[in-house]
Amino acid sequence: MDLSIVIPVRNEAENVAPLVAEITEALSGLSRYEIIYIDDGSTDGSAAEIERLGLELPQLRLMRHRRSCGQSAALLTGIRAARGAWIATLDGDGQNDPADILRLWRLARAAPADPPLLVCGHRQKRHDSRWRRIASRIANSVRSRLLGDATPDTGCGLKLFPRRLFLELPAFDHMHRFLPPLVLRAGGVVRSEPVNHRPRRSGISKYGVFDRLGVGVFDLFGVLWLQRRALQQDMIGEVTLSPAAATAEPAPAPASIA
Ligand SMILES: Nc1nc2c(ncn2[C@@H]2O[C@H](COP(=O)(O)OP(=O)(O)O)[C@@H](O)[C@H]2O)c(=O)[nH]1
Ligand SMILES: [Mg+2]
Repeated sequence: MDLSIVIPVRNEAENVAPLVAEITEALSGLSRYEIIYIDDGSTDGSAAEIERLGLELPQLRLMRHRRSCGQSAALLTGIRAARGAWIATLDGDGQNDPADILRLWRLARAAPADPPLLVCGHRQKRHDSRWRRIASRIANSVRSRLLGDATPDTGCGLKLFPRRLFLELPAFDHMHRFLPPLVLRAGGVVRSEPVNHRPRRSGISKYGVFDRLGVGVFDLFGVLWLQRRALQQDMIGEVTLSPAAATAEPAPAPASIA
């Protein structure tokens, strides 16, 4: 499997079918990809809608949380379950444009595998309320200055990265807003690419400006702490001590990142 599209949703029933149609259209030239929805304790018909579409679409998968556990938890559930070496994340409300996925994926594959690359969508002409755009601009400027991640738009739901890279990052609630500094901390590189942005297709936003701001400040200090306390392993490598050891089988990789 090459590419897994991971979409966390809470109460987005009416947005599922149009978005799935757009993704299958945008990726029609690919044979090996999957779409994984994570239904995070929705109380509307989101899960039923995904199940219905799945009857006709073998590449569609559904993971479910019993109750709402948050967007980061949902992403982790989806990425753990993913079979693709590459992950593209999308918001479930249709604000990201699936037509951008292949361009980001091509860019990512053209880059060297090491250090690993996170490609972040940078929303052009945002279709959000004026108040939301202002709050977002202030938050992005404070965050990128304090954390030095040089990312103009960390809140864009469209991101593309190797699965392995994500699974090596520290996991915590709301971590999805801090992927650039977490990737830099893990020795990766980050690149922002302009992407299309559209109005929410249906339903309402799940986040208010103030709840995001409050928890954001708290998390900012958490990520600052993680940066300061990053482990440095300035390794020379294993030193061969006996001829027998040199021909022994290498130890298997840990199952969690295999
Ligand atoms: N799993 C999960 N996804 C959520 C939650 N809240 C929002 N989302 C999803 O995250 C995406 C962005 O949320 P949205 O409400 O559109 O935020 P906005 O675009 O910043 O206004 C959408 O796909 C939502 O369905 C949540 O509590 N859990
Ligand atoms: Mg949205």
